[in-house]
Parts: sequence; C-alpha cells; structure tokens
Amino acid sequence: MTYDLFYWPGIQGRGEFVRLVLEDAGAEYVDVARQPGGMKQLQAALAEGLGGVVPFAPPFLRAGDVVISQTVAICSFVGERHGLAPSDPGGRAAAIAVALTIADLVSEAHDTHHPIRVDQAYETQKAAALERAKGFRELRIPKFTAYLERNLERNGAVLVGSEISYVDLAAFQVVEGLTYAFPRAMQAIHPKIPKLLALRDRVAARPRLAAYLASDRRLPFNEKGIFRRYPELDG
Ligand SMILES: N[C@@H](CCC(=O)N[C@@H](CS)C(=O)NCC(=O)O)C(=O)O
Repeated sequence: MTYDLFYWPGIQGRGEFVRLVLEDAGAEYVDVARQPGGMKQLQAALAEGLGGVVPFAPPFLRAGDVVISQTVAICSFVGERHGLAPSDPGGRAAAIAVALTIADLVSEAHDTHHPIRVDQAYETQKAAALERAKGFRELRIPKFTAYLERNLERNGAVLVGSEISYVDLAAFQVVEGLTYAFPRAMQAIHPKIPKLLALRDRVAARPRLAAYLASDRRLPFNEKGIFRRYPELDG
C-alpha cells in the first residue's frame, strides 16, 4: 500500500508528525503537494472532498479507500498498522491521550506568533505575541515538558506501553520544534527534562529516522511553519 499524504509543501508543520511515523514504519508514501501538480490536488480535496470526506485542513492521508484527517488520528491509524502503537485497548487510549496533549502544546506554540488572528501576519500582532510568548516560555513549556517527563519517570524509557510508538515520535518532534523556536527557554529547562531529552536522542538515532532526518525529504524549520524562530519571543 502506498499512502498519499496531503500537506502544505515547504513547511514541516503538523504534517511532520505524520511523516515521522510513515518514515519510521518504512512505509511507502507520496507527499502529494510536493509533487508537480500536487498543490492542485490538495486544493481540490479541500474544496470537493476526497473519498467521501471533506477534510477541514491538512494534514490528511489517503490509505486505499480510507481517508483520514486530524494529525493524531492519522498518526494513531498509521502507528497501529505498523507496530508503532500499543496493541492493547488501555495502551491505545493512553497513547491517544498523550498524543493529543502534545497536539495541544503544538497549538500553543503556534499561538505565540499568532495570538490574535490566524489570518494575519505575525508582524501585525507583535505586542500580543510578546505577551503570549512570555507566558508560554515561563509557564506552559515547563508544564507540558514536566508532564512528559513525569510520564517517562512512571512508564520507563518510552511514553506509553513498552515499545517506541508514534507518541514518542511526536515527543521528539515537539522537542525539536521548541528547541528551534525557543532555544534559550529550552536550554534553561534542560536539567529538568533528562528523560525527555534522552528519548529525543533515541528517536533521532533510529536507523530509518536518522536516514530521513539527513535527507532532503526532511524540510528545515522556517518562519512559515508552526515552530518559528523569532528571537524576541525567546526572551
Ligand atoms: N487539529 C488539526 C489542525 C489542522 C490545522 O490547523 N492545519 C493547519 C496547517 S498545520 C491548516 O492548514 N489550517 C487551515 C485552517 O485552519 O484554516 C490537526 O491536528 O490536524
């Protein structure tokens, strides 16, 4: 089965959480909008629907007859098919809960540069962004990362279950994104999150992911995506 991933070209964004699962699974996939003519296909799917579903926003994934949207739903779907999710109901439920909490963190990271209007440029809402980012750095990053650290202390080397899952890949990505966007704030909390940092390193060293991260399929972080480096927002 070849998957079709529909996501904006040029940014990691939420699509990256899906790419990491597909890459670690060794699954074949087409990153549709990065192919010639692919943006038209993405726009058509948003306008007219795909496989009987009209997705609200990218990312969405076509897996044969199945079309699935919402990042966590996609990651859990692919993870369960490729041994990157717990197999028992309790483990699956725990995985979804932690993955959704990471998704909340991703949304809050986005809101630091778009605290008022998502449809207008960062530069039009800089004053509010400075305030929002201060609270994010001082309270929210520490709270979310402490939550992940506590789960690792409780569960062991991985966030849920006994094997690496899509949740660990999401934790890797969010730590990488926060480190790109808020290097000073992240450096300051390093002593408090040793297990999370060790997990980040272990995920990055997984052979398929290491190859992916070194390839040109892995787009660099930039100031169009969710995790943006605006030094003034890093305090
Ligand atoms: N909760 C959704 C959010 C999807 C989302 O916000 N996608 C962004 C790109 S990362 C988008 O294109 N949004 C367009 C919009 O909200 O109008 C998910 O996790 O997939």
